[in-house]
Amino acid sequence: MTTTLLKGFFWAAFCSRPAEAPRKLEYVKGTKTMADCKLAASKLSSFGLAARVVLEEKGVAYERIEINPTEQQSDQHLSNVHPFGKVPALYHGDFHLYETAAIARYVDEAFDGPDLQPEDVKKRGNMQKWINITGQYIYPSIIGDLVMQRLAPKIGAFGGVTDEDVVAASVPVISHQLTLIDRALGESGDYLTGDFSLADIMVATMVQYIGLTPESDALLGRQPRVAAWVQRVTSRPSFEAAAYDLGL
Ligand SMILES: N[C@@H](CCC(=O)N[C@@H](CS)C(=O)NCC(=O)O)C(=O)O
Repeated sequence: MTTTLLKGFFWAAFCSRPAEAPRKLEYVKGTKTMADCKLAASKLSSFGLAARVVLEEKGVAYERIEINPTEQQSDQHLSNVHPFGKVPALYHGDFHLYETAAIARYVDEAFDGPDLQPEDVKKRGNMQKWINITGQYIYPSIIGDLVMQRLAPKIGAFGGVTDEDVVAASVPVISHQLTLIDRALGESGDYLTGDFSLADIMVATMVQYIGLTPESDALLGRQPRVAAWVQRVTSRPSFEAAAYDLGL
């Protein structure tokens, strides 16, 4: 049932956002200068979603720059957005920053709004650990090997063909990752490092995409505490405000 609810929420989050949601206006920490922020990403980008959630959590006004994934290797993209052909990238005034973890920490520290990183040095270490785990392990298996493969026919990835061997191999890997998340929640409570933090945004953003696949029951259906945490995190208003109608 949890998985059904999760799927229901996932669809709602991605399918019901008004085309032009009103943006909040906020001020840069200390200077009270109107934020001049732009976030470049493609609509499908999960890292882009995570970066927008951070901006929304902080109440920062920002403009979305839509990137066409087929142009991410163009000279213009490599020089002006991301030298490794990725998204997202942040522009704050004349400051340009790429890499989601760096963007998330910068936005948290540069702007007023609720703190998204723990004060306690050990909790902060744990938060950093989960952010690194997201980039190194969770994104490649959940998004790369499961979600992108499953959605391939709809989004045209991998020539539009799902490689069932890749999907099958991803399931035990992801299952192990969900077990680690479950263990962390067992120790820390409602969120990965105690209070809600950048770690929850980064990890839950990726984990929720499992809900788009038929493997959801076998993965999240067996991890009720993880499924409840995904629901808790992704039902925050910031996720709905940051989401696009993907029409998937
Ligand atoms: N290390 C980068 C990874 C970003 C990333 O992998 N973005 C994906 C979209 S979610 C992308 O641009 N993929 C295009 C590609 O790999 O060609 C970050 O943390 O921002």
